[in-house]
Amino acid sequence: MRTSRGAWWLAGLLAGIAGLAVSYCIALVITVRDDPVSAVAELVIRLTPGPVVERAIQAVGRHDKTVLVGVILVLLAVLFAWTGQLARGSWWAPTVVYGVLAIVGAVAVGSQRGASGVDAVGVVAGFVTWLACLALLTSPLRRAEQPGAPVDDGHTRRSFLIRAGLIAGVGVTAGIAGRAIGVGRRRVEEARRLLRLPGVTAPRVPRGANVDVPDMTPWMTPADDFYRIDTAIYVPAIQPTDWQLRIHGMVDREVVIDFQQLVDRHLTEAWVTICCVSNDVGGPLIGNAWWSGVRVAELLREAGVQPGADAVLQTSDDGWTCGTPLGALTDDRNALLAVAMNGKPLPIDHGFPVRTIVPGLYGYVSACKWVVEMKVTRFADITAYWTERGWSELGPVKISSRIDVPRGGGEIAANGGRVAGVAWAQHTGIERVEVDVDGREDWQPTELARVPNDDTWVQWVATLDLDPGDHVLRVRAIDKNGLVQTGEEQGAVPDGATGWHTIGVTATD
Ligand SMILES: Nc1nc2c(c(=O)[nH]1)N[C@H]1C(S)=C(S)[C@@H](COP(=O)(O)O)O[C@H]1N2
Ligand SMILES: [Mo]
Repeated sequence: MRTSRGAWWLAGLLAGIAGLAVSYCIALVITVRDDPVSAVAELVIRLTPGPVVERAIQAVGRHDKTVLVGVILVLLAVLFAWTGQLARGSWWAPTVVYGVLAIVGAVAVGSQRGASGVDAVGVVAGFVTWLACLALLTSPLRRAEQPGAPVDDGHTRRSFLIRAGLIAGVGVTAGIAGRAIGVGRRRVEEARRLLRLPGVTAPRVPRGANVDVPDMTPWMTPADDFYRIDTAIYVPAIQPTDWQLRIHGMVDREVVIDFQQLVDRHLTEAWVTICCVSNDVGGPLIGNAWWSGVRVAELLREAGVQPGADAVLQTSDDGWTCGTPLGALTDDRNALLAVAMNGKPLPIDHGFPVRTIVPGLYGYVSACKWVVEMKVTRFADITAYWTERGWSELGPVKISSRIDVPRGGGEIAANGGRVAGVAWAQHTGIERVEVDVDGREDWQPTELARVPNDDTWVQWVATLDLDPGDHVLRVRAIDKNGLVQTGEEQGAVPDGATGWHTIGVTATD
């Protein structure tokens, strides 16, 4: 039996459009940059000589980009239909076409300002969608073309049409959803970029905070490199003008404050290191930033906390909750409703426009991003997102330390090689850091870099004389109360990992 040419074309066209829609949706939802097709249009404009672009603008007006996107889409439609024809003969031919298109898309997406690996996810998803949809649509056609297939055309047609309808539906839904969510996000990103916060100053890394060792982690973590942990599938996009915080519960007076009122107050600025309870010993889920915000204690004082309360249940715009010990929000530490990170409005991913930062507590009990509600309450009366899932109610950060240079498995100079890393005991402070070679329990002192307060991590460095060959290095920290970091190994659940970061290195002459 023969299938009609039109069906193969249609299969190619639909698969192509579905892949584009999926890549568009993902790009708009999880990033703030352009979708792949717009990125290609941008790239074409950038690579085209200026006079040509000017002439084009004269010809088509300021809609040059729209026109270009339209042209690209028409070209793509032709290509897609052709992949349907190609699929009739072989599998590899349409795959090659998709591969080339995906590479062009990835290059365009990756060449945007500030692009990172995340931006390629849409392209990869689009590529996978192309292959999957083409396979799905062409398999009934292929079956019908097999020698000896029944002559009855009805089944093939039905099966093809159902699949085509399904794929078209998914494509349209992805496109509409991507647009609805993505456009809001982009407006918020624009508002964020235009936002001026007069009370916010640029970070000035204190002298001597960084040890002078090549490849060492910077003491101040740039926002782009800051670890990110949240349960949001797509992050809340909140216009500052729409943001409000409500403080209620066991208080004398409910407080409702909007963004302008918040930033009109006195802003406190501080270096604070935050980390995640799920960080393994030696892990990367920790970062240090210059935060600007309003002290939570001040707002709670105005609300008037009633006796008997011991917790604040914080709620994020996305519904996530955490229970924070009241004491950590009302004592003299810099628990902040932060509006800026490293001198700039918070990145959307890190809680724009307002998040909480509490020195000394793990993020899951304190660092509520996109915070909109604080309910003064009692631990006995509440549960929160992570405590419902088996994590401990209180989350004080455990003292820990990490070796950053050399990396595990790396090399170190045999004589006078330097080992360096970070150590932290937020809000208590690090007194000493010691390293041990080959498990000898002969803990040697290290030199500490300077820190402006006890709420940040501190860098340490030591010079070792090792015999050439393989060695095992371990590190441990001692806090200002004399507490020695335990070597007892425990996993992250339920209240933070313990143990000594241990790495293997090779000493070379
Ligand atoms: N709204 C919201 N806030 C949240 C979370 C979350 O899932 N949702 N995760 C918390 C956890 S577990 C950590 S460790 C920190 C991480 O903050 P960051 O992503 O800015 O590094 O945010 C906290 N705030
Ligand atoms: Mo976390």
